[in-house]
Amino acid sequence: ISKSKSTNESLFPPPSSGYSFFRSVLLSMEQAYLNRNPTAESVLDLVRSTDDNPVYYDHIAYRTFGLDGHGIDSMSKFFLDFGYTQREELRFPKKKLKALWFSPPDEPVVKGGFGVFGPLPRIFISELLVDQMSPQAQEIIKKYVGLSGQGHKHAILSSANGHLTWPRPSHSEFQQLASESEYAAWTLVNGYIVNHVTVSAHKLKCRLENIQSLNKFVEIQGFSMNSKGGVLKVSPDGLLLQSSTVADSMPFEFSDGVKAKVPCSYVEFAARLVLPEYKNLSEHMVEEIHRREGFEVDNADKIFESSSKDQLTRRVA
Ligand code: OOG
Ligand code: NI
Repeated sequence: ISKSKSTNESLFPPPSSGYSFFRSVLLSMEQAYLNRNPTAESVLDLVRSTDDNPVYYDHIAYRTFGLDGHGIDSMSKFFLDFGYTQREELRFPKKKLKALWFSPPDEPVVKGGFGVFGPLPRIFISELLVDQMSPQAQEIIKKYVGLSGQGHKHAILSSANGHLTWPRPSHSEFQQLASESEYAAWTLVNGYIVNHVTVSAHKLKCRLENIQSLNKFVEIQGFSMNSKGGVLKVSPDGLLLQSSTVADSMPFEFSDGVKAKVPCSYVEFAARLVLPEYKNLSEHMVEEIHRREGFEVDNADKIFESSSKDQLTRRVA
């Protein structure tokens, strides 16, 4: 007994921080995302500083090219290794996309932890169905995926350090992809970087408690919200409410020397309402498991537009 005690004392890090390596990776990913997206950082700062609201993440999302080993799997492996469970698949035939989401392992909540140190977020990973694209688009995607070598085996590292695994494309290659799929063009210049973090809106308090007031508040502070199909996206059951900011657009230097702004990442808000079977629970008894789970294809379809040209160039009314 005394032997195991002394062994424990010499352990570093201490056993209680079982997920600290995992969380430190999330932290690096968050940092890479914030460094590249000043608007996202400002929006999160704004929410945090309003009525002292700790921000908890509902989910974190990534985009990939669905091409042997470079798609969803390249990112999901890491999360599965750290106890995540694969959940439902979502299909977006018009956008030629497929997505999977993953639920986090049960883990004792770190007291007082928020952001990546709060309750572990769900993970949402999508991929472009590359074989459904035109031969020209496929050629461009295959060229860069090929140039990345074994990069896809280190997708997590790429997301954490914010560096593409392939060389930067030419402006015309970017344009060619954008004319066919804005998702494809986005992925070519952003790679595995976090596409968005989602604030758990039902956990906010005071003035931001209601997601509609939150949206209004963010707009009044001068940030554009994705207006596709209306700012608030509501699932058919009325229990999953989502909204998002318009993505940042940042200067990018293409391989042919052209400098132009490209769409980057955004912030999402999601409110999961209490399921009908728990509607009589008193408010302080309600936990995440009593709320609407999962994602919704029609909401997601519109959230994808947060980085679209339409939204980025929309005149703010
Ligand atoms: C993902 C859009 C969908 C959600 O929560 O339904 C989404 C993306 O833009 O890559 O985030
Ligand atoms: Ni999302």
